[in-house]
Amino acid sequence: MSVTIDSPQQNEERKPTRHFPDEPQLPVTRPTGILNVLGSTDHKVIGMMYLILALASAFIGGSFAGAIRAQLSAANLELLKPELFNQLITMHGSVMIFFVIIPALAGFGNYLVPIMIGARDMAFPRLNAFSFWVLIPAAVLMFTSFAVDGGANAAGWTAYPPLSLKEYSGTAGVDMWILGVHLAGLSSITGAINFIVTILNMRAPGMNMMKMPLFCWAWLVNAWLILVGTPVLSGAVTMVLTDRAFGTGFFKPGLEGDPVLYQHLFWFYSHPAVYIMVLPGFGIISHVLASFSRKQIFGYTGMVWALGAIGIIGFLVWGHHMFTAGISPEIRLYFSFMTMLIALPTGVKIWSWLATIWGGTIRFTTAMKFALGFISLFVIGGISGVFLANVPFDVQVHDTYFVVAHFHYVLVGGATMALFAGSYFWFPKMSGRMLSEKLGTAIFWLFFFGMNITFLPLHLVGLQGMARRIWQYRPEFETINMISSMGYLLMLAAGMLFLYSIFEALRRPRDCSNDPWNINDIQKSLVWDIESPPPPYNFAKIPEVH
Ligand code: HEM
Ligand SMILES: [Cu+2]
Repeated sequence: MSVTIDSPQQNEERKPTRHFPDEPQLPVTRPTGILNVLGSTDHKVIGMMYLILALASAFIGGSFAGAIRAQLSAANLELLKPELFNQLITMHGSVMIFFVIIPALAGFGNYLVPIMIGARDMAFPRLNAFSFWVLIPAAVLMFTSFAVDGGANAAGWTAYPPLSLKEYSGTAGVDMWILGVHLAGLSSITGAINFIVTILNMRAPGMNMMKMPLFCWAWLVNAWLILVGTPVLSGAVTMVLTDRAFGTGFFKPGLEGDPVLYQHLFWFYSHPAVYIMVLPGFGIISHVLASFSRKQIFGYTGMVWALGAIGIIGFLVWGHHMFTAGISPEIRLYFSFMTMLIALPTGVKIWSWLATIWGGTIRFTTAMKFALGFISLFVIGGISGVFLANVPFDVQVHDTYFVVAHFHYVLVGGATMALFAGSYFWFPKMSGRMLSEKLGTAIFWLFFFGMNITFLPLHLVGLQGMARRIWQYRPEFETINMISSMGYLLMLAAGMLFLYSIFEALRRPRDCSNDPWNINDIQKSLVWDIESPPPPYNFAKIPEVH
C-alpha cells in the first residue's frame, strides 16, 4: 500500500520549525508517469527540470552565438541581415543569463540544498514548483518574439533607452522581452525567498550556520542578492514598458526623463547579477576541490566572510558600467575604488582554494579538471576586471571587444566551468550512473581550448578598438575574428559530446554507490550518505548532525 503524502512539512505545520519528530520509513514511491513528474513538488524533480531547461536553452543561446560568430568570421560578410544580427546578439545575452546560467544554478541549488542541510524538501514546495514553471511562459515570450512583426528585441540585453523606446524599437518583440524579464524575475524572487526560508529554518538538529556546507552559504548570499536586486530591474523595465505603451516619460529626455537613471537602476541589479551567476559556482568549486584533494576546505570561516563581503560590496559598485555615461569624476573615483575593493574577498577565496589543493592527494577527475580550469579562467577574468575598474582604461575600451572578452572569461570560464564541474560531481548522485570519465576528459579539453581560442584573442582586437555589437568591421580585425570563430566550433563540439555523454550514461543500468567518489571518510556529508538517486523526501528519519 502506498500513501500519498502532500508534504511532510505540512503535517508538522503547528510544531516549531526546528523540531522534527522521528518518523518511520515513509511509504512513498517515486513519481511515475509524465504528469506526476511534471506536477511534482519534490525539490529534486524541480531541480532536474531546471537543469534540463538550462541545457536545452544553452543549445538555443549557443546556436545564436554560432550565428553571430559566423557573421563575424570575416570582415564584410552578409550572412545575416543587420537587424537579425542585433536581435541575435540581444537574445544570446538574454538567453544565456536568464535561461541558462541562472536556472542551472537554481537547479543545483534546488536539488542539493535541502539534502545538504538534512531537510525533506524546500520550505514551500508548491511555490518552488511555481518558480520553475513561471520560467516556461517567460521563455516562450522571448523565443517566439523572433516571429512577430519587426522581430525580437534588438536593443541589447541591457535595453538602454532611448534605443529601447518606441521611437527607435517599435517592434512588439521588445514588449515581449520585457514581460519575459518580468516573469523570469518573478521566478528568481520567489525562488530566493524559498532558499532563504529553507536555509534559515529547516536545517537538521545540530547543523548550525557555521557547519553548513559552503554551497548552502553561497546560495544564501545569492538569494539575498536576488531579493534586493531583481525588483529594481523589474521596476526599471516596467518604466520602459510604460514609456513605450502609455507615453510616460521616465526615460525620455523630451519629457524631462533621464536615460542615465535607467542605467543606474539597470546596473543596480545587473552588476550584482554577475555575482548571482558566480556565487553558487564558488560553492560548487569549493566542494569539488576539497573532495578531489581529499582534504577539508581551507579557511571555511574566511570563505563565509568573503561570500558575505561580496554580497554587500556587490551592491556598491554598479557605476563601473557607467564611467562613460557622464557621471562626475568624484563619483567615478568612488566606483573605481569600490570595484577594486571587491577583489579582496575574491582573492581570499582564490587563495583558500589554492591552499585547499596544496599538499592534497589530488585525483584528476573530470569534475576536478573543470574546477581547476575554473580557477585559471576566473582569475584571468578577474584581472581584466581590475583593469576595467580603472577609469582611464575603461574609457578607452568601453564598448569594445575587450569587455566582451572580460565578461566571457567570467561567465564561460567561471560560471559555465563551475556548472560542468558540478554536473560531473553530482550526476552520479542524481541519476545513479557515472558519466564517462574518458568522454569527460575530451569534453574538458575541447571546452577549455575552445573557450580560450574564442575569447583570448578578443582582448587584443578590443584593445585595437573593435567595437562590440557591430555587424561588419574593418579588414585589419579579420584574422583574429576568424580564429575566434574557429574556437566556437570546439565549444560546440564539447557541448554536443556532453549531451551524448548524458544519454550514453542514462542508457546504462544504475551502478552507482551512495558515495561513488569515496569521500565520505574525509568529509562527512549528507549528500554522500543517502542513496543515489535519493529517495522521495530524502530522509526517512531527520538526521542529527554533529
Ligand atoms: C558558445 C560560445 C559563445 C560565444 C561564441 C559567444 C559570443 C558572443 C558574442 C559575439 C557576443 C556579442 C558581444 C557584444 O555584445 O558586443 C556575446 C555577448 C554576450 N554573451 Fe556570449 N558567447 C558565448 C557563450 C556565452 C555564455 C556561455 C554566456 C553566459 C554565461 C554568454 C553571455 C553573453 C552575454 C551576457 C552577452 C552580452 C550581450 C550584450 O551585451 O548585448 N555568452 N557573446
Ligand atoms: Cu559590474
